[in-house]
Amino acid sequence: MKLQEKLNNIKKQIEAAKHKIIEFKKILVVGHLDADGISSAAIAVKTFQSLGAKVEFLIIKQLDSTKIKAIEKYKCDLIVFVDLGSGQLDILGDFLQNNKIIVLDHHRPVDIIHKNLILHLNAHLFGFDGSVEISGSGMTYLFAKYFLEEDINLEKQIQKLAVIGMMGDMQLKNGAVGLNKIILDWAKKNNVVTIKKDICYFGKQTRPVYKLLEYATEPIIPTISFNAENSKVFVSQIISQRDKDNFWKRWIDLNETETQNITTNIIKLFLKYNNGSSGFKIRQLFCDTYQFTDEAIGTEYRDVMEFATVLNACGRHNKWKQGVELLLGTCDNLFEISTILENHRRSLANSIEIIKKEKIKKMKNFQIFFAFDKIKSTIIGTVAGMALSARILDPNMPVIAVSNDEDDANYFKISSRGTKLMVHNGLKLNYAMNLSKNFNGEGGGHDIAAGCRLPKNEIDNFLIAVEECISKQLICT
Ligand SMILES: [Mn+2]
Repeated sequence: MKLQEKLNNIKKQIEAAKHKIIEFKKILVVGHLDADGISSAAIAVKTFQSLGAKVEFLIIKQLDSTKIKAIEKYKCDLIVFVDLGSGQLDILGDFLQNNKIIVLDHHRPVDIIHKNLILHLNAHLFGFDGSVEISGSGMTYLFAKYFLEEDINLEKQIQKLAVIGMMGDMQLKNGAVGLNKIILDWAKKNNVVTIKKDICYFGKQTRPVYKLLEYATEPIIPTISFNAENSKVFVSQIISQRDKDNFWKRWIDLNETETQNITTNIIKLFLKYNNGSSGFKIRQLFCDTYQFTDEAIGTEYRDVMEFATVLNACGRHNKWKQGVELLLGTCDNLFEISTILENHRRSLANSIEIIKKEKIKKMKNFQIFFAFDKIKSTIIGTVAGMALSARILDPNMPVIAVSNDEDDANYFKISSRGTKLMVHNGLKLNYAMNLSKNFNGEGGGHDIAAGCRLPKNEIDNFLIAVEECISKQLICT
């Protein structure tokens, strides 16, 4: 089926459900705790508010029976699940008998019908790959677009949120495809976003250049990444690092000659420390970067990747309410938001230092470290991924990182990360983490990044099962 046809099917389904939805006046939006989930929630809140409904919102880490009981306490007649729900329809089935439900999601759905489900808009049900072609925010955006009367101002606002969501869900890593591409084209046409080929590193708007390079991963810069001193020296040999007011220059403060000189010198390092991959690294160094035209230059809101990170930071540090309000334009304390981001960066950097000192145990097919309460379970996956791409961990095997579950002393929270190359060779970490189900745990995720919750006393048995699972995956290829 052609893309346009599939998109039409989405539109038709929304239009068919419209009369059932429009009557609700007390609505609860429930979103997933990440940048995509927070953006999805903001789109849904805006949508129903624009119709005059009373809307509350709640952001959760996962939809389990305890959370559903909390949801039942809200006295709402319609519950809108965004960026989650499709995979939990079986759990939902036992609850929420008094509420009508809408699910707008892009995670793989389970094949169960809930009798109160009046609209289930899932990317996969329309023939789209929800891991690369559209995010939760994208699905919520399409819902809003085809549900509401045309309103160009609102349209532009929610297009912006859809773009943050696809970035936050890491769907733009290899360029936009599928519905993401279509939404981006619309957003470009409306001058919501501009796209520019640039160095791909994080923090071009806000970080001093040497910081940008110090935290460079994907591709890492030999001798520079995660070495503050070397990075400072490297940059100072190429440009003057401070502006006339003695402020550190950021990437956006450099002129074209300066950026070219720096990238040329980075490429020289790739070639000097060539292990056969410098061609790949040089290609990886540049990518499409996205900027919001209505945000001030030099702020964390101008660059879409930085904006998405702000929301991630809000989610991971229990400030999801502020995250949604930021997107709704009702946040009255932007200073607090930048503090959240600063804390997030600091805790990532500290955690990297912890990993550097940590004993990493090598198994046959993966490496593992136990952080217990030294690294928060909400950031350990991110940190493990950074350490893997920065080669602080062995880049040739996946990493499994174990931390305590802050909510339950009998449980571990386990995160696993691989690389694109490992996935290319057959690695599917979601399958491995799903094995936790056999040990009274619960898990899921993507092939390259997945996680689970597991009773502490099952850890040895679980790891044996994981070892076997991964060894089979890698043999199959
Ligand atoms: Mn998502």
